[in-house]
Amino acid sequence: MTELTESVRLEMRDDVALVIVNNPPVNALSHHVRQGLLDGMHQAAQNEAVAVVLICDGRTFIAGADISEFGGERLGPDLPEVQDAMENCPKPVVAAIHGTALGGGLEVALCAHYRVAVESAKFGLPEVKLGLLPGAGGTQRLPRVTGVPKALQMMTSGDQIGASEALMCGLVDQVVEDLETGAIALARKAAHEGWPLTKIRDRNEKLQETESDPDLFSNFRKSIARKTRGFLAPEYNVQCVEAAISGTFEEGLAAERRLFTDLMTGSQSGAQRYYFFAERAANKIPDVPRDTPVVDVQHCGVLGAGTMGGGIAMNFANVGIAVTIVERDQESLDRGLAVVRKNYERSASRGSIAPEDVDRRMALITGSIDKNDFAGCDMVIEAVFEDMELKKTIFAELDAICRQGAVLASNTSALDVNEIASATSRPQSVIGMHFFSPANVMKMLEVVRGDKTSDTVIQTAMTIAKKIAKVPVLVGVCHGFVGNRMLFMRRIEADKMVLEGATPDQVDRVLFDFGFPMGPFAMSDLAGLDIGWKAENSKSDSVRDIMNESGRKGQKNGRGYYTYDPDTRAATPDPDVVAMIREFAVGRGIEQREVTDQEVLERCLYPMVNEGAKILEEGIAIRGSDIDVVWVNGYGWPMYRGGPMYWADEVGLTEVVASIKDYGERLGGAHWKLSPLLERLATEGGSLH
Ligand code: 3H9
Repeated sequence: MTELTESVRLEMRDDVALVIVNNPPVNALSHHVRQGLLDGMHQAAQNEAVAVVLICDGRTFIAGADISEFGGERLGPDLPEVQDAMENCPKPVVAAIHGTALGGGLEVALCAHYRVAVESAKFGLPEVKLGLLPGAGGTQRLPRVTGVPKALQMMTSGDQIGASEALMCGLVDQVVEDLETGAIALARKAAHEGWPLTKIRDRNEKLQETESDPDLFSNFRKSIARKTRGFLAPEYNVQCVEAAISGTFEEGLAAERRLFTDLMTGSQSGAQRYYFFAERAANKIPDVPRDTPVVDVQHCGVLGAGTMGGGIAMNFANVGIAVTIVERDQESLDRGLAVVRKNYERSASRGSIAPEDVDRRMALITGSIDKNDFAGCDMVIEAVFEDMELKKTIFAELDAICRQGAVLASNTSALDVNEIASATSRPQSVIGMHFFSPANVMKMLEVVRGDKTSDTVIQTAMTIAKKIAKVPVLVGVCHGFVGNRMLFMRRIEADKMVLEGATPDQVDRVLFDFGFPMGPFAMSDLAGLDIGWKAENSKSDSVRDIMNESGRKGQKNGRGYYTYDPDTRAATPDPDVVAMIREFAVGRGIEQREVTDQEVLERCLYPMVNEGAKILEEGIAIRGSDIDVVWVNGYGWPMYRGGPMYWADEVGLTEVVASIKDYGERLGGAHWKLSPLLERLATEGGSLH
């Protein structure tokens, strides 16, 4: 055995050389890995071996370039140097893949002459998720193996494919049971039988297949336009594949390098790479050690089979956890379960789950109208109306029914978790788990720790959240927690601006152009303007009152801030609404003026930044990046702008502070009162993220 570098070693298995990477946690291509691979290839080319196998220790094959090295000093050999050594090795080189071969890792594997994998292996080029493109020949080699349509899809989505699919599309040559044994056997056979040492760069036949479809690229662009709006990287990935078709391999590589550098030095990738680490940092809770024991959640209870409760139940059934869902009466229960089944059937008809999964998952969900059926549950999540008295009554009941040690969670989106916990004899077991709607789709989960919530309960909620594929962020108790508390601030200003002369359509358009999927007024229409509104209490003293009084309920009846086409649901700004708002504002003596788009943007976003800073100084969020994770995942803040805290730092805190002071003096309102933390950071040159 030869230690080549701190993370790569060379071992012989009779006449086959193994180059073994050991760089936990994910065998990223740090400089010492690149150096070790280069040395390993050179040594194996010259020693007595007849073939070389590249294999990794630990949980995965190489999962990509070392992202933490980006933007830093360049150390060690470049990846293409390593790849050249592999492709030009005079002996067969076999990549042996388990776990995930991602990004630069897959690009390395594509330079081996052959690839074997275990059944559970996954393959992908996820660079697009970091605002990048595969920068080590992946954009040129992948389409030569899989064909252009598959490569385009993989590169622009960043999604992974499994070993069976990889085998079918030619990405791997063999799926084996025992990786090392299988890879060595193939390598030896290739050497002894004199198999060709084909380089993927020389294979053009799959590229030529595109000649029969001149509209391939334009159709593909159309198909991803909606999903990728605002992002640069997907389009740059497409351009690289176009370059693969239109020129030689070297010309394609040159285009890839140029576009990669553009992305790497641009603001979008900077924000997306920041976000990658932000999401992982959110898992780290300074005062709750990672090895804190957790409750083994094998059976989860959900109270309420409405939209929220049903969606929450699905998350657990999706990963094989049994669920008991309790409703008030049989009719509501049946209705709720029917919606869950319909959701699963829709997923099956779209192909996102197997047809047999519908019954399999439904079988895990047991309906009941008796809360006593929660007695055996390890965790119960309450998902009823946002009414404190109701929640307290329910938690007192759960306290009497549930076994000691069970986690008692509330899906409240704003209420005081400490007060809810006070209704029980075990506040240490109570926690908030704020799912976002639709709960089976949205990844965000605010985990709300009460004053007395135990470490075990916090760690259990964070762990189970990951298991059900959510992105959890731990927050403290305050009205609206992190997400909604900041959203409230945006809403105050949006409502004020339409009274001063902006239109709902203008406010929404400015935020849409910024990158949000929709603005506050379109969002209200979607949620329903009549939520929480009661005709008997309505006194025509807010825009919401007059909208409801004139029968505008939002999308549900086709009339809200916009009018909606009954067939397509397309929204059209409604001049009657604008006239109604004007009349209301003038009647209240509000002076009408033109509000610029810039003002709309600043007045929507700066109060959120200010509130975020207050949330930080109060310790409601552990770190600024946690706030960004909540906003990107829960509210559609464009990932290529990092999140509100990151964005404010990019704008410049001095400028943000000056604007907040200026608006505060002109407009008044507690939400404009400057956060002392924000002011201090601006003065000291600090940063919110
Ligand atoms: C690229 O390859 C560019 C090339 O085309 C061009 C080159 C010229 N680097 O996610 P986890 C850390 S771009 C550094 O919690 P999981 C991560 O921060 C790259 N660190 O585990 C975390 O650290 P900590 C293309 C990395 O099991 C720990 O590993 N590749 C990297 O849930 C565990 O991560 C990608 O984009 C990295 N590349 O998921 C793949 N990856 O414990 C990105 C992870 O201190 N990675 N870390 O918080 C992933 O998608 C997931 O990490 C993976 C494992 C699926 C691999």
